Amino acid sequence: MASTIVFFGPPGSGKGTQASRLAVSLGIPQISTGDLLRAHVKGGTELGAIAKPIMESGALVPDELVTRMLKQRLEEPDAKGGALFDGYPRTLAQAESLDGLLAEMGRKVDAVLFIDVPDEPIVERLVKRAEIEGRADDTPDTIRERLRVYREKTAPLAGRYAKAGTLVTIDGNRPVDTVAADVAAAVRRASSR
Ligand code: B4P
Repeated sequence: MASTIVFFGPPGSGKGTQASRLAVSLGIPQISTGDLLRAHVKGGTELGAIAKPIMESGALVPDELVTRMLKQRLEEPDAKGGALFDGYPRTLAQAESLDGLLAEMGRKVDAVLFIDVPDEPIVERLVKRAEIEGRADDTPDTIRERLRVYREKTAPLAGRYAKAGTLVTIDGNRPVDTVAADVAAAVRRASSR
């Protein structure tokens, strides 16, 4: 079974939702750099103090800091058999770093699931989440900035992974269960390659 899987897509596309479901069914950890960074902010660490204003502005935390944090997480015992990356890589430099980290472990990215959703439903979803969870970066201005940063820095990853033959595009603008069925089918196909 494919065991090193990257989820990527615009903010609010549902990559976190899908990655957590798949993690349960495959029995491998979901590694969300957004969640890890929020834990640092909450815990008042040095990294958290640097990340907090950056995240609240909708910008990306510097590659080097995020990659160092990810490397530590990847070295934990539960990630030995595989991992689902949720929100990492987010830049071409991070994609290079991930390939390097995995190569050191004798692994590679098996599949990249691109959860695609147009801007309008994204803004609706995140405004709704702001009402429920009150996340600091779910304000209308920050959502627009996150989408702009996504287009500039993260969207080019699709071309990179398409060239590598690992990209699968999934329409994320459908009910969660329907998207999850396509995610599971994509992982099965990647496993039989
Ligand atoms: P993240 O936590 O990754 O936030 P995000 O991209 O906005 O995605 P999120 O996980 O919240 O949303 P999801 O697609 O799951 O990052 C936050 C910040 O951390 C970044 O802006 C950046 O500053 C920093 N950061 C994180 N990783 C970094 C990195 N690698 N490099 C540099 N900086 C980094 O969508 C979830 C929402 O959609 C939920 O409300 C859910 O209920 C809803 N939803 C899901 N599926 C749905 C469906 N099918 N229909 C309707 N609603 C759905």
